[in-house]
Amino acid sequence: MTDDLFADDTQPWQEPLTGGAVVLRRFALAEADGLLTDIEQVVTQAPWRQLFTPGGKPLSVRTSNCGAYGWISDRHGYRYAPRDPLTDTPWPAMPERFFRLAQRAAAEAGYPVFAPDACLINRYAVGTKMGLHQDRDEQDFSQPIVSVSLGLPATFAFGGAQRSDPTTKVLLTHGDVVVWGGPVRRHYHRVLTLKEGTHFPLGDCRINLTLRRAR
Ligand code: MD6
Ligand code: FE
Repeated sequence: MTDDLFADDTQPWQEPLTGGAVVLRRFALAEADGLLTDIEQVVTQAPWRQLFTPGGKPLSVRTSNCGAYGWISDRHGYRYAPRDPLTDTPWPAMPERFFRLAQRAAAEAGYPVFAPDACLINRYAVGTKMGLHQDRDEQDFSQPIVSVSLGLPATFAFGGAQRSDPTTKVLLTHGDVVVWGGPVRRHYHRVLTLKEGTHFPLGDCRINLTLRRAR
C-alpha cells in the first residue's frame, strides 16, 4: 500500500501570497453550510443593499454587515457605523461561527490575538466585480483581515502600495480563506468580473465575508 491511498484532498493547506498574506485553502469548507445559514439569518435583519461611492457611482455587489460595526459607503464617504442606516438599528450580532472561524484562521496565519468587531458581507452576481481599492478605514493596521470565499470561484488580484503597481492573480473557491495582514495590509487589490456558473448549494453567485477589527 502507498501513502496515496490515504491522501485526503478535503484537508486544508496553506499557500503564502506576498508579504504577510496567506491563502488557507478549504479552511472554511467543513463549516460552509453553517456559514450560509448564518448569512441568511443576518440578511433577514440587515437586508442586501447597493452602496454608492462618495462620488455617486454604484458598487456592483450587494452588501450587508454584522458585528458591532458595519462598513458603509455613501455621499458622506467610507466609514464604519454602529447602526444600519437602512433600518436605523444596530447591525445583527456577529454569529459565533464567524468569530471563531476568523480567530482560528488568523491564528493559523500567525495572528494569535485577532478579535473581529465587524464583518462586511458582499454578494457577487455573475458579471459583477470589485474595483481596485485599499482597505484603510480600520484603526489598527497591525490587525489582519480574514476573508472567506463562498460559492462561485472568483479571481482575486493583489497589487502593491501604489495603485499602478502590477497585480498577481489568485483564484479563490468555495471555502478558501485569505488572511491579509503584515506589510501587504494596505496594498491595492480587486476582484475580477465573476464568470458564469452554478454552485451547489449557493447557485449563481459568490459571497465574500471580510472580518475586521474596525475600532
Ligand atoms: C472579495 N475582498 O474577496 C473582496 N479586502 O470579494 C476584499 O476586498 C478584501 O479579501 C481586504 C482583505 C481581504 C479581502
Ligand atoms: Fe478589500
